[in-house]
Amino acid sequence: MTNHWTDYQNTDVFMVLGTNPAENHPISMRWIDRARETRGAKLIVVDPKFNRTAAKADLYVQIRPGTDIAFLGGLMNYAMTHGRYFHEYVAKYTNASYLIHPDFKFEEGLFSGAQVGEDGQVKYDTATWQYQVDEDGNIKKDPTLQHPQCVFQLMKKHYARYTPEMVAETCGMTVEEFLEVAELFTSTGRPDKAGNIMYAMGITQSSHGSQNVRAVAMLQLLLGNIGIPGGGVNAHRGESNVQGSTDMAMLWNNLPGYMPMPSAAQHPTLAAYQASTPKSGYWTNRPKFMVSLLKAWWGENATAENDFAYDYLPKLDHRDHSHMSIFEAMGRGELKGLFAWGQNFAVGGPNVTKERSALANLDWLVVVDLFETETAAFWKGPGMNPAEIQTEVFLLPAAASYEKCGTVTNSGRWIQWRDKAVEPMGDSRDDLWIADRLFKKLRELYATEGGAFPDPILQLHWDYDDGDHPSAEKVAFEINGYTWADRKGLTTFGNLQDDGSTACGCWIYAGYFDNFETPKCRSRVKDEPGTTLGTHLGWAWAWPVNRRILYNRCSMDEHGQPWDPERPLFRWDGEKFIAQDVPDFVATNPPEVSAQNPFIMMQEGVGALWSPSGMKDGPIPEHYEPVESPVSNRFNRRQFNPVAVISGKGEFGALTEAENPEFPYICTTYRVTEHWQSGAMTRSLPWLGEMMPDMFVEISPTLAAKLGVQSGDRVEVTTVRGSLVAPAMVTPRMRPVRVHGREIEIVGMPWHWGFMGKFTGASANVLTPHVGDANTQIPEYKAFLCNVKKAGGSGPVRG
Ligand SMILES: Nc1nc2c(c(=O)[nH]1)N[C@H]1C(S)=C(S)[C@@H](COP(=O)(O)OP(=O)(O)OC[C@H]3O[C@@H](n4cnc5c(=O)[nH]c(N)nc54)[C@H](O)[C@@H]3O)O[C@H]1N2
Ligand SMILES: Nc1nc2c(c(=O)[nH]1)N[C@H]1C(S)=C(S)[C@@H](COP(=O)(O)OP(=O)(O)OC[C@H]3O[C@@H](n4cnc5c(=O)[nH]c(N)nc54)[C@H](O)[C@@H]3O)O[C@H]1N2
Ligand SMILES: [Mo]
Repeated sequence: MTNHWTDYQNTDVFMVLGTNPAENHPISMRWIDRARETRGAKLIVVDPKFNRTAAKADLYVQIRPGTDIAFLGGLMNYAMTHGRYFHEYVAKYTNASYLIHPDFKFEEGLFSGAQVGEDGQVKYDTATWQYQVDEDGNIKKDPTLQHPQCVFQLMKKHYARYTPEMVAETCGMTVEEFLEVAELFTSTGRPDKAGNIMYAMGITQSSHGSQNVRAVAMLQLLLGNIGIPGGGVNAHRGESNVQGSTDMAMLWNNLPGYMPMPSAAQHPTLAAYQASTPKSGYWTNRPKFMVSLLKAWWGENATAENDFAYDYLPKLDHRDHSHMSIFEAMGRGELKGLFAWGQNFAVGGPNVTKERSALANLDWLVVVDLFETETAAFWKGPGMNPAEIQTEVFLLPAAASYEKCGTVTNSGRWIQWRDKAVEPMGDSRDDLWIADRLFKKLRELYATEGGAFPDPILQLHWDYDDGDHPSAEKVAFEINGYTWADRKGLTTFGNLQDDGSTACGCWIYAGYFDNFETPKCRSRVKDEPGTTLGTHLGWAWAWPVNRRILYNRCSMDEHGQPWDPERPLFRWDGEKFIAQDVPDFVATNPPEVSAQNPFIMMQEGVGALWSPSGMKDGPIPEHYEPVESPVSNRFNRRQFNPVAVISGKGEFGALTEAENPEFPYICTTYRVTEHWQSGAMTRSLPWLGEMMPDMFVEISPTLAAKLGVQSGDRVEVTTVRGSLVAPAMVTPRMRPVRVHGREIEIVGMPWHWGFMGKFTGASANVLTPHVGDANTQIPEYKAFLCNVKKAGGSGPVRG
């Protein structure tokens, strides 16, 4: 989130796009309600299903799954052509005025630079997406935004095709509905209004999910909604600490604090890695973050002489190591063992029948979990023959979050310490204890038996002991960072050095735990008198440097006056800034200076309407159909994102082509409040299980009539990958969408069930494809094709 939960009270218009906060982020609804009650804020919900959030909305519009770029492109077109964008913000705070390479083109559904492989898969050379520069290397600009090659004009041209009629036809809404949203949401494209877009899995779980998010960000830049109270691009993050886990580099191609993982070919040495540092923007400090990270990990063994143990750091080999690729490699028998540490992919993974059978190719599987999950018990799942499965499974009982201490980082980047509330049950242990013992045992084995490359393990700085238990506080202190010589906690990443004098496990966290007695992440001070915007700077600690709203220089005009005097996050009084937040700019400079680079983290210093090299699939988003779609793409000649990751064209690759009459319906999956994810944690709890006991399939009254099905009757849902049987829930919440003159039914279902626990039922993921977004490889769980038939019998089907 660029903003944070309590800031929602400052919003004028909310657009909920591809998330269902009433169901999945209930606390956020309280802040939405606060804004509606206190300032008359409006709530727009754009979703394929009339969900619980829609039931509270001022304006609900149905959208066909997978068509959000058409919709957002239409809104951008509307804003640009109706003068509903925030001109001054766009001209000064974004790259709208920058000139792009004269050879840039968009033709036949491809951006210039496309290299089409034999399999139709595209890779882009981004040379023609770059800015034009003069002889001195300065980017050429046209502040009037009139030059035909400037970003603003290229965008205007690109989105001119996204007319209300095209949007309505593609997205399955009426022109009037589209215009109503356009009118209401672009009403925030002025200095005194704040529009907030919330999103989550409804737009990310797509073969063009990253471009969906880009489109959201671009619309918000056009409307001047970034960096202001009540505005923002607000990703409702998933698991309670998933923000923290991404900060700590749970993704295979990241290092902590969003530094790129080095590549063996391009960055064989520390010097090569440091040479790849961005040349402008705050990231120019990256070498300090990197050396401090190496110092935190290898301590006294990381010295200037050995390049701070850079050789010990694993390097990328240019293969994809994300979830789907790992399972495909496992399917090919390339993996010996696996740790499933707090993950239940035998229910949550795409094309789960294939993923479960891939587990049978392992020699060993370690599951660290609270329960015996479907993953731990995959060998006794449907269609499995235990006698033929050799995989040895070790189940380590883990302590639950209330049984241990540590921090959780919420969606708004607030890091909050939690104390242990109760002792772990039975012989279960907290994850830190398990990791600590495992490491020590491995190190002992490397010390006694050797191994291919023991040094990275033997030399690791591992100093967390506190009696017979590792200390979470000591880990937190290392993440926070300290001076190497005297072990003093750092208060800001501004103090990090690249000479080995500082150690820091995650630079963006510097300051959250700078001492053991009163760390900031334990602080619980509510807003001081005089503050009006709910920033609560004394409550917990937000990364970076306790800043609550990112890019907050943009909340003021060039001269340091708040765009909206009613919401003064900052104000320049002629000598200094009066502040309600931690500045995202150099506040000792006069406002006219910081107005030159209001997006201080960006290389250009301004918001990127155009992305010259950040994306694999284009500098601006274009509408493509989902990989499995009921219609052909009318926007361009490419059916789906040409850079999408179509995994395992063999084993895992079953897909159906567009308009296949055997699979006439759009299928989508989602969550319910009463269950949590793969259901491991909720299907064993009687209270929750009783409230929502069984898997079900939601269909519209029109589809039900056609199939001769009533609520409670069993239906069989089939995709090219598999089928499941569950009772139908006939509900007007689902209705067909009208697309290019045809009525197309949508079939929806939750994905919380499996064959273990007290409340069992069919897993939705036997239906979902191994297809991923071009940039993040997140699976396309939200839009694929299915058929539905009446099955025999009625009532629940136990898994
Ligand atoms: N109770 C509960 N809360 C949870 C979770 C849980 O399992 N249970 N899971 C947590 C996790 S890890 C996550 S990631 C979040 C997920 O939070 P959400 O993203 O809110 O979760 P979903 O229910 O998967 O999907 C949200 C909405 O997207 C809609 N949608 C589907 N396809 C499209 C599309 O193409 N376009 C648009 N605009 N909308 C679409 C669906 O109809 C649904 O209403 O929730 C978190 N919170
Ligand atoms: N069809 C479909 N599939 C989806 C999605 C969808 O929208 N549609 N959403 C996807 C998304 S957004 C997500 S995040 C994934 C989630 O997929 P998973 O992460 O696999 O699902 P969870 O059920 O959250 O699994 C977490 C496991 O951790 C265990 N656990 C809980 N606390 C602890 C702890 O403190 N220590 C340890 N060691 N274990 C613990 C739980 O018991 C549980 O088994 O699923 C994805 N799958
Ligand atoms: Mo998630």
